[in-house]
Amino acid sequence: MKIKKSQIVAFNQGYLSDHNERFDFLNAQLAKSGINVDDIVEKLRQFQVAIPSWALGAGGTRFGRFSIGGEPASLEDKIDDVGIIHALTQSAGAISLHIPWDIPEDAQAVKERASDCGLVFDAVNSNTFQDQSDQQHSYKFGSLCHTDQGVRQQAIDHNKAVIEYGKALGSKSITVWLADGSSFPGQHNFRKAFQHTQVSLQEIYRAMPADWRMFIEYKPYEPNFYSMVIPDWGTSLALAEGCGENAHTLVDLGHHLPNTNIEQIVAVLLMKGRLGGFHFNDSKYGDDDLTCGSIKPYQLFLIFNELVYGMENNPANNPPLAWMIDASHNLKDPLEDLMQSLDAILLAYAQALLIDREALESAQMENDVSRCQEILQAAYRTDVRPLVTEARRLSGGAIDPIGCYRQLAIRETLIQQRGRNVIATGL
Ligand SMILES: [Mn+2]
Repeated sequence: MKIKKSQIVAFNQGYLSDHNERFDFLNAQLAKSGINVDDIVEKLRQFQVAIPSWALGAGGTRFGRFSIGGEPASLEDKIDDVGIIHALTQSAGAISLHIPWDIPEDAQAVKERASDCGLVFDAVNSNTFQDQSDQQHSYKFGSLCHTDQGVRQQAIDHNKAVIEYGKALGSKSITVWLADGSSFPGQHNFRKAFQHTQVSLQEIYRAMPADWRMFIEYKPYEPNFYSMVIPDWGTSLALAEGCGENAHTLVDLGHHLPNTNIEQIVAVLLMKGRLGGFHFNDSKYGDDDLTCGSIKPYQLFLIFNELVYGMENNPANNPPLAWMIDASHNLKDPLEDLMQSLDAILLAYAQALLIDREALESAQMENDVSRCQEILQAAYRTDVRPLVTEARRLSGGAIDPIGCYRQLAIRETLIQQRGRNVIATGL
């Protein structure tokens, strides 16, 4: 199903005068501080976040899974779902595919369907953390790091095949996340596991077209519980530097031990020109994959503070970042959840754009610690919702995306069309 522009325009009518009142008030307030609101709104309009093809169905935990009905059973349905999110928010203009869960059999048709929804293809994702029924070797004891050359080659060949699928769709990057690791002391020779992984990644890297980038994702634990071959950003950075200048580190917000200072990692990677992409989610304890901004909105803001600073001060020529939501939805309608995440991301970005950089720098130079905090929190405590709403409205999105989604009874229609018990392919 597709949402018509006229439906969104009609919905917005009822909310327009309220929105204008709020926006005009904030605009006047910010103008007094010399802030150019038009610039900020334009930056928000440009900011596009990819939706992964695996986030559109109900996620499960290892204890159970509860269907939500009307889930997308095919790649075509998944594209349509991202199209719905993009129509309502105008900030989800890309889709990230997972191979082999979403193999595009007819690349041209898939590309056209996406383009029809205003979508492009972001990074393609390989999968060597599960065994497929037709594969020769098992990944039970690892893939790119494996002790057996035959297993490593199979995993390398899979990544090369993923690049080919991506090329056919117009993707320009591949994300490699490895479940490789060990669950018991003594199981791995750490040095050999790293070296095998490095050599394997180098071979994949050489198979990429010159204008492609490789994103190397890290994770401290899970599914392995004693060691992961790429547990942290330092290891990822070392591997990226060992591949070449088009290899970068990918930060997934949930892939850190509790209380890690993620914003500091972001700052250093940007300084090095090695930050490739971002997987947004939120967490309380581990890799909880919750809605962005639902648990730690201040952390999200502090991360965007570094992202904005890093993007504006970029001597190492860090390339434009690939933004993606990597979350899982066990209780909420995934489309509503994704729209909440998009909103949280844009709010944090808008707040970070409000920071008085000059004042902050002089407060830092004077070691005026109280003033530094005041400057950051003045931006954080500004209610920037009218800015995000205005950006969405100007682009043709809904003033209240979830309100519009519910008023148009999208989920009910999807259930009617696709059935109540259909299960999205993926995890
Ligand atoms: Mn991720």
